[in-house]
Amino acid sequence: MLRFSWLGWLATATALIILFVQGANAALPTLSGNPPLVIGHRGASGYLPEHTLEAYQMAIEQGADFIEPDLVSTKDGVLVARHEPNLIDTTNVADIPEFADRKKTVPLDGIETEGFFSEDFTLAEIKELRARQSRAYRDQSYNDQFEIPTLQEVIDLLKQVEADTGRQVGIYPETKHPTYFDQLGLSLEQPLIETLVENDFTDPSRVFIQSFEVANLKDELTQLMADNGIDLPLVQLYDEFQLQPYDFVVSGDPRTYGDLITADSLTNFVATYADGIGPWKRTFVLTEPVAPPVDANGDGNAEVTERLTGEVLPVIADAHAAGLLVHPYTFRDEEQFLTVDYDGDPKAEYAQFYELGVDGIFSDFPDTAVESRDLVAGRVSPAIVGLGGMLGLFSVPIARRWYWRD
Ligand SMILES: [Ca+2]
Ligand SMILES: [Ca+2]
Ligand SMILES: [Ca+2]
Repeated sequence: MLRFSWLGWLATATALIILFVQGANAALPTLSGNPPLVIGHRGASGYLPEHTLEAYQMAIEQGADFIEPDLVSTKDGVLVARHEPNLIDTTNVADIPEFADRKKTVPLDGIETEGFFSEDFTLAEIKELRARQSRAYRDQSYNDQFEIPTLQEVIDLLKQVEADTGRQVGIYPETKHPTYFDQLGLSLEQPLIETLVENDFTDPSRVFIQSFEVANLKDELTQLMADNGIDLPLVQLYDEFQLQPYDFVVSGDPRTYGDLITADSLTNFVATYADGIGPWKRTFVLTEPVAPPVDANGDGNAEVTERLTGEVLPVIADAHAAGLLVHPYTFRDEEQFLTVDYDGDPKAEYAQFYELGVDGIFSDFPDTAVESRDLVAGRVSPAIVGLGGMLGLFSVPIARRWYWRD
């Protein structure tokens, strides 16, 4: 009797030790120690046409902590959610005869671009359009059904979700082509801050504002927030390191994104106005080409064209040392966006970045990002698995004997 009780206690203690070790090991090396955020990139854009209320809603249902509207301006100065001012790829605009004369070619950040542009459409006209899936390899069955949402409607969705479920999902707006819109007299920053303030949606734990340009974060938004008595975290996005922020091109500042990613620049420049950085994942977890392409998921289509080199630049450590969050982009499930190392499993790519210590992830597939985060959070090191397994082997039969006795 005494012997079996002691063995039962041992089994319980063993289970507690394993739970404790798992719990302790679950902390990933993020800046705060909190789990990394899952940011629904353009909504759950892997499944539904991007930047629609339906895609944002799906991202929320899949567990995204934040949803990401990219913002452009209408002719009448209303912020709407589109990845670029050119509406031709993501809407049915080219099929609507009344808008045929709006087609034009303009230099967009120095690149001649043909199409239909948000700045030539009033909000009422934008609302006549319907969203389309611009990527041929994704589901086309939702085309021409969903409206182009305003920033206000995106905030309304978040308020409705909170009222219905209590969940406080955050918003992660990006100002798209700020210099371009400044030159049109349709500056994005003032309506953005005004809309957030009017909606009392200014909790710094629920908003990040991001931009690929520098001055609109460092100067315009910083000043506007101070004027309005709010302080929201700003995120400096990074393109490929040999490129320049477009406002630097215009102002003649010679610095590239690569110049802004050094430890010195992160500490002494970026951290003076931003709270985080958003680098492209491939710029610091390095890859090299694979030829011929590899069929990593075994579906008969060989679509993987890259492998990891094993070299990881110290971007996360340098940013964390400067007190900056790191939210890399963009994670996508499809095989063509993975490297051969992940065996066709996108969860393996997320796991790698989570374990490196990223503070958030921009994902077209928030469900996959959440699933991988859950797996990583519950994972224990191989040594602990070995120890736990050994103890488990003993404790299970012991526990069973104990319970059987009763
Ligand atoms: Ca974006
Ligand atoms: Ca501006
Ligand atoms: Ca394949």
